[in-house]
This record gives sequence, C-alpha cells and structure tokens, in this order.
Amino acid sequence: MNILVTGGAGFIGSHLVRRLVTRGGHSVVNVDALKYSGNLLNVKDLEHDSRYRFVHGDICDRQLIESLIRDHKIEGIINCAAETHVDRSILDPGVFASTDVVGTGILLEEARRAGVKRFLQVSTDEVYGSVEEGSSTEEDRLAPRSPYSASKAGGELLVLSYWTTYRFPVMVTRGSNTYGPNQYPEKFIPLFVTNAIEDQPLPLYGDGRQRRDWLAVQDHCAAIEHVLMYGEAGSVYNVGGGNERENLVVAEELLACLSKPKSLIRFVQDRPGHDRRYSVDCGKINRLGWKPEISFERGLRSTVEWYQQHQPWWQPIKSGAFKQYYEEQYRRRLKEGRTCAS
Ligand code: TDX
Repeated sequence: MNILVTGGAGFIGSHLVRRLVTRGGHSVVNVDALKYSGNLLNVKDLEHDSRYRFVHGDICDRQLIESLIRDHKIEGIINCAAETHVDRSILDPGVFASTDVVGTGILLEEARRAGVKRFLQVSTDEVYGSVEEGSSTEEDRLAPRSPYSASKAGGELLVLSYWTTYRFPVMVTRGSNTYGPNQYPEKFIPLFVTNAIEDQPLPLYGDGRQRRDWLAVQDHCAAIEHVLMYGEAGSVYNVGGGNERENLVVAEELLACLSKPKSLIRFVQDRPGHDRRYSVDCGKINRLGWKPEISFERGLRSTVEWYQQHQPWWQPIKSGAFKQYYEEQYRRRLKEGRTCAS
C-alpha cells in the first residue's frame, strides 16, 4: 500500500513509519513540518530505503498535500501530525486549534477529493476527559478539559463527520499515554528519566496520585497499523496499554531502574485543570485482533536504557530552545516545591 504518514519525524510517527516500511513492506511518504519536536534523527536509519520518502511540509499546506497524494498515488493516510503537549496548550492554545483542527480538516478534505481509500486519525484517550471510575468505551460522551484535548476532539469529530456525510472511509484510534525511545523530553517519562540521569529534581504535579494507562510505543504503532488494515470504516477504537499506574509510582519505578534516590522527586504546583485519571475499555480493538505485548516493567526498563545510551540525542534538545520552555514551566514551581520528606 502507498501510505502517507504525517508527523512521521515525531515520536509515535517515526516508530510507525519504520514499522510500516520494514515490517509491513509498505511504501511510505513521511510529511513533517519539523516543528520543535520533529527530528529527522528519529528516521535517519530509513534515509536510504527506496520504499521511504521524506518531505518537509505542513498539513496546513493544501497545495502540497494535494500534490503529494496525487504524485505518490497515496491509498492510505495516517495523521500523526499534531501539537501534543497539554502544558504547552495551556501556555499557547491557538496553535493547537490551527494544527489539530484546521490542519486535520485540510488533510481530510484533500484525501476525500483524491479518493484515498483509508484515512486514520490518531487521537487520544484524553478526549473523554477525566475518568474517576471505570473505563471509557467508544460510545461515551467526549468531555475534553484542556485546549489540547479539546483540539484533538474537534479534529476527530471532523474526521468522523466525513463518514456520516460522504461515506469517506475514516477510522479513529484513541491511544492512552504512550512512552518509549525518541519521545521529546517534555513528556512525563522522558523528562523524569533525563532529569534523573543528570541528578536534577523531578517536578511531580500536585499529590502525584493522578493515574495514567501506559502504552509502549511499539504496541501503539502495531494497533494503528492493525486498524488501518482491518478497522471498520467510520469506527473509533480505544487503544490502551493495560498498565494503569499512579504518577508517583512511575517516578519511583524509573528512579529504581536508574539506582537514583527518591529524594530527587519534588512535589510542585499542579497543572491547571489536571485530569485525575484516564482509562479506556479496549474490548473493541481486542475483538479486531490486537492486544498489547510489552509489559510496563520491560518497556520502562528498555526506555530508561535507551535514554542512558542516547545522550547525544536528548542533550542538545534539553540545552537548546527547550531550556526556555523549561524555565517558564518549572523554575518557580521547583523553587516552591517540596521533597517527599519535607
Ligand atoms: O513535569 C511533569 N510532571 C507531572 O507530574 C509532567 C510533564 C507531567 N506530569 C504528570 C501529568 C500527567 O498526570 O504526568 C502525567 C503525564 O503527563 P504528560 O506526559 O504531560 O501526559 P498527559 O498530560 O497525560 O498527556 C499525554 O497522554 C495523552 C500526552 O501528552 C498526550 O499527547 C496524549 O494524547
């Protein structure tokens, strides 16, 4: 299949592109705007593969998308391009609506006009909002609570409307918190692992008792490929890792992997509107034939090892433009934070 992956130089996108090319035998065009978290090092190993092509561009560029679909005879599209970080969406919400809603709409419309056969929107379990008890099923009401999750909800509703209105064959996956190699170090696990390697404090929001369901990036990509191939048009599929943990417990586990002391943890001012818990019911995608294979213990250990062994990947990121964001987000918080003992 000729597949266009958007955001393929990002975290999930790069793992997905590699999987589709090397395991699936597909021809893949990767279009990525290379914004702050897009990184060509993530796909460097594919550079000389004849089934792979990188194009620097934005999903908001209608002409570019139109010509890419036509010139490469694209049959399937997977939209991984997105602004993804909740904390950044609190600082600067506008860009989230531009990329995650308007950009998705442009890509979708060009796909429909060109008669693309399958369109998969990579979404998130955050669209359900905070789930204090039980697990969300695909029929549950959407109740996003941050500018990020509201933008992702808007994007996927637009995608789903194309099935209802045009019978354009779309699918949506709602993945849980994804972790693994190559994740930009603004996210919880890579931020905490890289800070711990450098003996820097780990800024844990609030009481640290929020719960997330952790999904290894390799399992997430297998699910996306599976839905692209076998998913029912017009359908939504939850994708969870089955590894629900409190943030504090994850912080302690990753410190143990690194043999670093718990005293590195700092309880800091909470994220505004912080969702307490996410949990998705995965019965539907299980019935379609996918289940996760990587235990959290194994996945976390290998992720920690990857960051230990790839300091040349993350150190330039943390000492570059990221530094300014980190200062803005954490400096005052860390000054006012407290350790476990205090
Ligand atoms: O410094 C931090 N301290 C902290 O306590 C950061 C960055 C996070 N946290 C907490 C907040 C969350 O409860 O850790 C948890 C995970 O935080 P993030 O990595 O920011 O992820 P989350 O907000 O849960 O959203 C993620 O999962 C769904 C991704 O960022 C989204 O892109 C995805 O859609």
